[in-house]
Amino acid sequence: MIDKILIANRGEIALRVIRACREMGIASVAVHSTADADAMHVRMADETICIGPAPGTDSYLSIPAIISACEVTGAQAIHPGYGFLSENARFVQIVEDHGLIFIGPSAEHIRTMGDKITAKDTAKALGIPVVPGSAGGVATLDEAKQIGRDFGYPVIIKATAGGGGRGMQVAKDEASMERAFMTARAEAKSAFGNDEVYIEKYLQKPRHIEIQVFGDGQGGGVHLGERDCSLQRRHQKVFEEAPGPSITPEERKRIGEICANAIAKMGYSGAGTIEFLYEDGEFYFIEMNTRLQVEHPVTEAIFGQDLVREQIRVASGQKLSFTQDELKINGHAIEVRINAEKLPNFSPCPGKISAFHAPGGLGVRMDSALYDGYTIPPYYDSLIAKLIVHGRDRPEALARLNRALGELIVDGIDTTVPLFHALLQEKDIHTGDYNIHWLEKWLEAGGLSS
Ligand code: MV4
Repeated sequence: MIDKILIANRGEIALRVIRACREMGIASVAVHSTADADAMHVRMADETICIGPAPGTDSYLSIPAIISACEVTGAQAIHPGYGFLSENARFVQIVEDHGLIFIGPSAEHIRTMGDKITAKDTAKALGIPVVPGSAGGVATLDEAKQIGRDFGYPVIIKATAGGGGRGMQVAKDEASMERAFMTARAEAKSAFGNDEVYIEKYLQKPRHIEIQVFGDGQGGGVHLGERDCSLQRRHQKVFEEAPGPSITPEERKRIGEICANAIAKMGYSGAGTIEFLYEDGEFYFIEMNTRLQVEHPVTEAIFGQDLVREQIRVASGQKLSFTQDELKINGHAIEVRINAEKLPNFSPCPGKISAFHAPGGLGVRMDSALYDGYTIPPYYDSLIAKLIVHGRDRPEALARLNRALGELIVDGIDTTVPLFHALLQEKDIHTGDYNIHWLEKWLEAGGLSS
């Protein structure tokens, strides 16, 4: 059994892991940069160790610093959180070579899903429906044009080494293919050091639906339904909910079982998310994330399960604490991401918090590492709090979100809270009638200023 875990992360997700450790009787080690000496995760952990200067590349992303911190503190396992080293296969290999446990999937599974063509091929072979497109990489413009004719325009060109929306180009017809193809390759080269691209049929108004899965690493796999994360700006999610307002119980069961079976067959270990575009009642695989996601609390709320506890159990060789049959949905949950950003441009707004009060009451969870008098450093992600509300149904969750936002006080900096007040005035948000383009269109149309 693991009795000490080092958390290779900061902010709210570091607290999230510390909380799970404490409930399980496991000691926690916080690592921190010099800029984070006063951070809440450092205050809350059982032990702390400074791993380097402020920039992430010199601290939270420094593999030697983190491995050394395990050796110094005697931690046997590393929880990576999300971002930073959480999907770095080379890191996982090094962790294991040092006799330490990585709380997450194998290096091999991370590597497979990190290469987007291999991920798609793997998904397809496991019976997961994928977006129609090129078989593998597309090397020449002639080949790209042939794919366009085969599948019909519009098509989307994506970087094999990409993911999360970076380096994508849409070609609406053959005339725009040359520019789109060349741009996609150049962007892929400069962003990822690899210019390989692949091409898919472009879906025009899909929703982003992702399935939460868990593998026990011993041939067992379950799913915990879907989350709808369609409300995004520049590929940053801002509002996530579970269950998805457009997904029926029959659809959930069908796609969920396909995903759970795939996870079991792969021998996957730990938490994962299988991302789909959903349009006209069909699911199309796009990517798989081999980490715990920011929005996992909405799934925890409706299933009443602690996903970080399950990650730790699986990593220590224990069985999952639930079977598929025991997983039942209770109500509806919504998360909003509160960022230290100034509207309407979402420009980062670090600084000192002069007053802070977290909302509470029935069905309200606030995951945040903020405290009164804390100074948000400028070096990291702008996420400062996740507000998660849970109700018996979607209207109750929305009413609770409105109520909780009204109780929240974050003074001294600008935040994205006004965005959520404005969204709650919109009919489409109440009917659940939105797709991946809704938020950007609404912002362009001046949604924030009305
Ligand atoms: C697509 C697509 C339409 N058709 N693929 C963006 C992020 C990356 N994970 C995949 N993305 C997309 N892939 C096909 N074949 C549209 C997007 C997309 C998107 C997806 C999810 C959420 C927000 C989005 C915003 C713009 C484009």
